[in-house]
Amino acid sequence: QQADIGLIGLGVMGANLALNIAENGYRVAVFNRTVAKTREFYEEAGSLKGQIIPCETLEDLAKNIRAPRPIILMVKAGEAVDEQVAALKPFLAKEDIIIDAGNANFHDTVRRLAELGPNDPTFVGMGVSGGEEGARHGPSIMVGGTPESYARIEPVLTAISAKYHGESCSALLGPDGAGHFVKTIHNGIEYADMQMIAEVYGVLRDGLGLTPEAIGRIFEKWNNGPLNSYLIEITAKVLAATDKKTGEPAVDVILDSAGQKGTGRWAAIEAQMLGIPATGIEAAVAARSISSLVKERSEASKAYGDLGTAKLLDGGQAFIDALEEGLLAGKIAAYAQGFDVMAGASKEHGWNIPLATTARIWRAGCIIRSQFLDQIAAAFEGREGKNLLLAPAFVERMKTGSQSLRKIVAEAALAGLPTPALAAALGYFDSFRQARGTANLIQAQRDFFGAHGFKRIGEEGDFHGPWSEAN
Ligand code: NBP
Repeated sequence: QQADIGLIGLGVMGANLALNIAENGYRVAVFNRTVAKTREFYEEAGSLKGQIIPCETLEDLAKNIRAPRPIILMVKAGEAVDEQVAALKPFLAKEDIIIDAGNANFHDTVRRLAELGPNDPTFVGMGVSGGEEGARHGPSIMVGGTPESYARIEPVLTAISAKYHGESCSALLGPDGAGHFVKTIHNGIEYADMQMIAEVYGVLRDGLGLTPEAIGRIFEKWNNGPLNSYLIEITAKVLAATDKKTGEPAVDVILDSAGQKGTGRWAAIEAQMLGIPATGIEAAVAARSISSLVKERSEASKAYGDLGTAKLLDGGQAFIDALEEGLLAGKIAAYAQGFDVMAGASKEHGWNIPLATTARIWRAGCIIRSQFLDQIAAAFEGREGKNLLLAPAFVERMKTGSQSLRKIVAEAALAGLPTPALAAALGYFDSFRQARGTANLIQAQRDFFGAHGFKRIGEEGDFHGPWSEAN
């Protein structure tokens, strides 16, 4: 019996996705560049072996899938995808669909689609989030493609996706690059969320002098409140863990230099290209870059000392509560930015990304999953494309939440503790709610040195200032 679907790339994500597909009753034909991995995967598939067809050549793979064939590519993003598509094409027909499920840059997805000839198979760009666990037991799936191709792969995607109260976390979000773009912004928001959590951890550690264990208990408690989310949950678990080698708290033996594979950076770049402020995401990307300057930071800490700022903050319950509420307010601002970037890209590329649906498919399966996203989905219902900070439910939350955010950013600043993403979120919020900003001065400066002109309040046309006279 032929397979229902094919999958190429049995790395961490691909192997788990293939098992997920098999477990959901679909027959899956698999191929991996390194053949030994295919054999090993099949041998270890246990009771799911009957649903899996291991293939050692691409020709064999194509033969073993029922036409028209859907084939998922789960290989390293970049050139590997181009290589695989080129190698696969001779064995496929026009009706087949290649689904790139890796973390592709959406520009590559758009290019790959443009490069397809009239007799080539269809190409679908699909973002998958949830790491290894998600791939195995239900990821969040963000698809970019035509409604026709989505309709053909929808049953299997619905089956393997995460479920939020029974609702599938897979959706078609627009044509061509839309799915990979949304995945990129998902990762950007993930960066911001993680960075803000790390900043609050820093305040609790260095401002309040708490142990990892004590901080872990605070996060555990927060996970039962409005911050409830996968990231807060794992933060509590991480902080409670002990290093086997030394018996020290595990976080204390880890070098404070964060890695990045690029998707968070792409989110910041795309926001900049679109001219949409995403300062929480940008600050988080920059914070990872600063974290990698281990040697320089050590030198600078010696050169500057503590500048007399180091002090223990008042660690009473009121401050801990402000940290909880302030973190949530920071998150709201960062998510508002991320969704705004998607709305902007959607307009720019004519994608029509449904923001409420996007929030809905992030409620389970993905790394930023949370109840909070259910509230975001509700906020976008019927008011697609408007900034989240203008949604009535969020206006109410930010009225009090921003005050806590202000308090913790201010206290941290006075104690010399860095909170770049939280501070960026606060700066964005305060700028966003300021009806009369300060760009009038920027316009005057631009006109002064470059004769760029400016608009007068309430008048049509372009004007120049009396600068030469002022000189
Ligand atoms: P792994 O590193 O575990 O596996 C990479 C796979 O790509 C292997 O099957 C490898 O084959 C294959 N591959 C490479 Br590398 N170069 C190839 C080439 N030139 N031609 C054909 N196959 C090639 O990666 P992973 O973590 O499973 O990630 C796969 C994709 O999923 C990436 O785009 C990643 O960004 C994305 N993603 C990862 C996560 C996560 O949490 N890990 C989450 C969401 C998305 P080989 O065995 O022959 O080397």
